[in-house]
Amino acid sequence: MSEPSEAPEPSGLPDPSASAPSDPHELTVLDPATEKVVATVPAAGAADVDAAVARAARVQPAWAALAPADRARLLRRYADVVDAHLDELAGLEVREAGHTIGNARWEAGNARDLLLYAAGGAERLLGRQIPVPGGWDVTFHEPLGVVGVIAPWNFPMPIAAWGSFPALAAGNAVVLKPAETTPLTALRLAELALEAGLPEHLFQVLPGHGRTAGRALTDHPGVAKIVFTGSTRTGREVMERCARLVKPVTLELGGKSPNVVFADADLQAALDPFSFLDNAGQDCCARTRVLVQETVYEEARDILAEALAAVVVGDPADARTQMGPLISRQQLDRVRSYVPEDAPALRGSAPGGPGFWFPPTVLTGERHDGRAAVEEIFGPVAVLLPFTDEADAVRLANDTPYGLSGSVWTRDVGRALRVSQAVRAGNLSVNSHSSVRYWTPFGGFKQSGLGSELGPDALTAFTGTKNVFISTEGPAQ
Ligand code: TXE
Repeated sequence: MSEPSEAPEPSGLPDPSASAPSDPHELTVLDPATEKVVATVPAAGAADVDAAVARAARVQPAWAALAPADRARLLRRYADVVDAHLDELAGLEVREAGHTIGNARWEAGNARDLLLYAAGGAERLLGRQIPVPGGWDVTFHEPLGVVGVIAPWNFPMPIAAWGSFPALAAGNAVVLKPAETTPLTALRLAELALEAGLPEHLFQVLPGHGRTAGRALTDHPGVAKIVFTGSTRTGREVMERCARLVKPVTLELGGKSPNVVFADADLQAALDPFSFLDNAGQDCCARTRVLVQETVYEEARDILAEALAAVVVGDPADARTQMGPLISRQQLDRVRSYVPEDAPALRGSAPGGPGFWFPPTVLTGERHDGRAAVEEIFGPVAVLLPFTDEADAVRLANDTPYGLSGSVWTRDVGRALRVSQAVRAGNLSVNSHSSVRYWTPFGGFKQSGLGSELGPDALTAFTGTKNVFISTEGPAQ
């Protein structure tokens, strides 16, 4: 397949942003495991966004003027408050997003840990002095002002944290719009910020629809930067709108990541089904293109068949559960559309309704350029594809407009290094499926995104670089 000019959109399905929301003034949060209503939340409109940005702009200068150690102290106190509410936050994530309780606890802990890391960053956000004849030259990193964060539903709490906490630590105010289906953990995080003593209006969460509140935030001249995580289609629109005001963006978009498994690899570890089933596959880093050297293809298929059959799918609040439901009916329909009933596949099991359940699935008869092998499905579905040799593996791994993550499995160190250099993706792991650590950078190549989050440069991404030259020659006579 030659690289298409645009990442393929889900074929045959309506553009979600084209349809009007059922109620423009309210969001109904459903428990995806039961379809019961968990909460209804008012939906912000453009006027609410306007007011929130104005409030944020009023409090941001005093926050930026605080000594870094004082900002850090408040953020550490915020981390302590989050820590005291980990179980509550995890429980909310289970109910609104259907995440397994084990994953949800990790997510709440990730938000706390990132707060602590970002707090230290506030104290280490250093400028530079560069020798220039005739004076002193100083480079500063100044906060941008009000940052807009648009978060998705797949990891509502960590992604809200990734966009917001480093921005706050760098001296900015934040207005965050969570996804329509998952506003609750973000709302709670904002309440906890107040409890910890952060200034009122510094971190505001405005639930709302993408077409109204999301667009209002993107278009607002008082918002200095947008951090967006979501689909490539919406990311493209966000970037176009930001371009009108030459507003910087960080985009974390879709993925279709390869898992490249050579014959000499530890096949059991390499074919861990949670490399694509974690969070029911609603994970932009999911290794959904399972590329296996042809000499071990049959063995790989047997390992996966056995592993899928053993996956425990069910009540996400039960600690024994390994995989929960999909987020919504819409997502379930979308995932179903990639897996015809008669498609050759390995399948696990899943509960029936109510709830948005789909069984763990590996498609075995798909072509490498078939729809399920090319489009981001965002469900518990991978494709198993054979490759011949190293060159073929690299070709297939790169044969996608996405470039977020991927894994390479081999005991040959030279090959591991060659392949990880040759694969065009922002986050690769060798003999591992790990992708995200708050202290290392995370971001995509190609149409998986722009810029990166987390890691040592996370705060700098929320600053403007200012250079000031101070003449030592005195005023001209
Ligand atoms: O995403 P959207 P959707 C992918 C995944 C999924 C697909 C669709 O493949 O199946 O996207 O999900 C807000 N201006 N990912 O429709 O539309 C919206 O309210 C400003 C990958 O939910 O991108 C929500 O807060 N904002 C992914 C956020 O954008 C707008 C995570 C994401 O919604 C907007 C999620 C607009 N015009 C989905 N329209 C990842 N990278 O991890 C919507 N929004």
